[in-house]
Amino acid sequence: MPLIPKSHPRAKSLLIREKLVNGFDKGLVAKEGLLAQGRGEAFDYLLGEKTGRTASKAIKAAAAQLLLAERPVISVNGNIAALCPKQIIKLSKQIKAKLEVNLFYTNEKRKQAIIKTLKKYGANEILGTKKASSKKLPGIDSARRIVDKDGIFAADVVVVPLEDGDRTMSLKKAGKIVITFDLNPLSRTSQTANITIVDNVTRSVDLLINQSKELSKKNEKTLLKIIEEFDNKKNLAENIIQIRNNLTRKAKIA
Ligand code: PTJ
Repeated sequence: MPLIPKSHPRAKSLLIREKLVNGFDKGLVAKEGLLAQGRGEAFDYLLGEKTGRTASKAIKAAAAQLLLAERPVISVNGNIAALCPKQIIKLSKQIKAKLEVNLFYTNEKRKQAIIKTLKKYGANEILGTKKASSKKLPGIDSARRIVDKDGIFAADVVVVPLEDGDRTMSLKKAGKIVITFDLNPLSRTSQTANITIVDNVTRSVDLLINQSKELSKKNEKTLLKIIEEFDNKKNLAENIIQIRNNLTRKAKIA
């Protein structure tokens, strides 16, 4: 890994990039995952590389939704296994959600590497690993249609970080509540999900853990009110305004 001086103005972002590249070298990340990272970096730059007010609102709504869920599941892909395996496992324990490995670019060797990484960081049960318990989600052409009958197939709330639009739509059609992390507020996933956290997953997953801890002391009525007051479309529109304002500010500086 190249030496990134702490004083570098974009040190944190460069470290995230290195995590992904290391994950690729370890066989966790698809080649296309590197491209997804590049797209994410561009949006992160435009968002100021920090968790904004709109992301914080979405994180609060997501925490409330997850605490009210009966069968929550977190879907893990190659990028997540490389970027934040420890935190995603911590989140699953905090909200009592199952973990399911579900890949867009299917590859058994990569799947096994992801499972090994999750186990190394303390995951107990990992779904999406047995052919015998697989079911098909309708409306998807990619390998993502194969889900676990005890996991995503039966879930009421599904967390799908760095997702493709088709599966988000299919999950919604199947009556599930979808929560995503996606730095692009214009993506189909962002626009289709019930709750979109427009932030770098490496920053916001910790915030979601903390928020879930805090809200776990609240009653059902309070949690329902938080969800009712959250408007994903409005929040995404605010994200886009935030990008426009950042661009205007950067243009003035230049
Ligand atoms: O491991 P696999 O086979 O399941 O493949 C995973 C990828 C990510 C390659 C696959 O899901 C894919 O191709 O996704 P997309 O369609 O490229 O969408 C990824 C979205 O995540 C894009 O909108 C990116 O802007 C966004 N993104 C990238 N990095 C991050 C991110 N969002 C939050 N945090 C990030 N670190």
